[in-house]
Amino acid sequence: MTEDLHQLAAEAEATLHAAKDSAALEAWRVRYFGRKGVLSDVMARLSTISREERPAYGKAANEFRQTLDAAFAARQEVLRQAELAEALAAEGVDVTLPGRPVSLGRMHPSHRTLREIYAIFAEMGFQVYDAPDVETDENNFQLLNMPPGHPARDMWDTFYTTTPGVILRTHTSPGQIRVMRQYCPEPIRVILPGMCYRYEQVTARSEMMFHQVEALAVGHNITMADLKGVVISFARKMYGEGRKVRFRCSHFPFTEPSAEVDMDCIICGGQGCRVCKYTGWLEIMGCGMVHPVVLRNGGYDPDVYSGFAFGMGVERPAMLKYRINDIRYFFANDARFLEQFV
Ligand code: FA5
Repeated sequence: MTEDLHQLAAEAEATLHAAKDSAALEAWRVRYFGRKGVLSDVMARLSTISREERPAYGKAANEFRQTLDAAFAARQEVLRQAELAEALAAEGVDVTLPGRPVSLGRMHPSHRTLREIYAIFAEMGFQVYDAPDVETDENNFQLLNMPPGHPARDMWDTFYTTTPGVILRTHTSPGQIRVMRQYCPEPIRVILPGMCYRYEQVTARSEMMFHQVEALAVGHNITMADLKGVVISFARKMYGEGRKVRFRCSHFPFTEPSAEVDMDCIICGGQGCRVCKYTGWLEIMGCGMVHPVVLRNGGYDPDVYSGFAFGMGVERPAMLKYRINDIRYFFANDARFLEQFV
């Protein structure tokens, strides 16, 4: 390197050393490496000097450039490390701070109610049987004594899948066929819990999807007295000894005789409110003796066997129990509602 270039390099290194942050480093870079910077001047001088001096000057100019490059890279690394250390010190994790509380999930009120129902029926010797939500039209209607075109189907319009004859079940009753076909000719005492789906107007007491629990008992000499005994005993265990229960004649194609069961409305104490449609009573289930056609479809000879069945909602009893005045809260996914059930 020529004397001048030595001196220029020394100056450059001194100013580089004085650069204390990335802004100053950038200013230095522009000053030395920029288009009109010092290095560019040094290189431009090559064309102005004599042919004899050129090789020595060219070599010196290259060394000058290498010196600057190396010095810049080293300074850049020093500043990067310093800035990183500073940022880490400023943003350091304080390990002594208390952790963030983990929010715990809670049992959904429908499931709490289901568990209470399971426990009561378990005491009476009923096992839980799982049947699918997506059912065949055959199980949901036909084998339950509702052939295509039967007017009772109008009460249970539903959602259809793209597979012909496959629907979302409107009630848990199709599970009766599955249990009977699986266990025939054994006696049966099961409950069948699960979701049901109906294409209907959503109101304070009716949802498009809701839970039901079906009960089915099949055996010898089972009578309506057994049905009433089980239903009343269930209602008293679930809602307290003083509960009023009434059986109202009704019709279901898959039971004969059939009845509907009402309980006095706990929300209004029987005075009449929006939930009980101002009657003082809330319908909690449909029931009856298993129809001979259904017994036969399940594989049981109706001359030898008899049975009872009932199907109840789950959200409506939960509304009674927890004094919830609108069924829509159950599936609205509002945490403020769900958090109340600890
Ligand atoms: C049935 O679904 C019959 N399968 C019940 C049955 C089973 C009768 C076995 C005889 C033998 P129903 O449509 O009434 O019946 O419904 C039974 C219960 O489900 C009602 O009492 C109610 O508690 C509940 N439920 C019915 N529709 C809705 C709805 N849209 N929203 C919430 N709960 C409902």
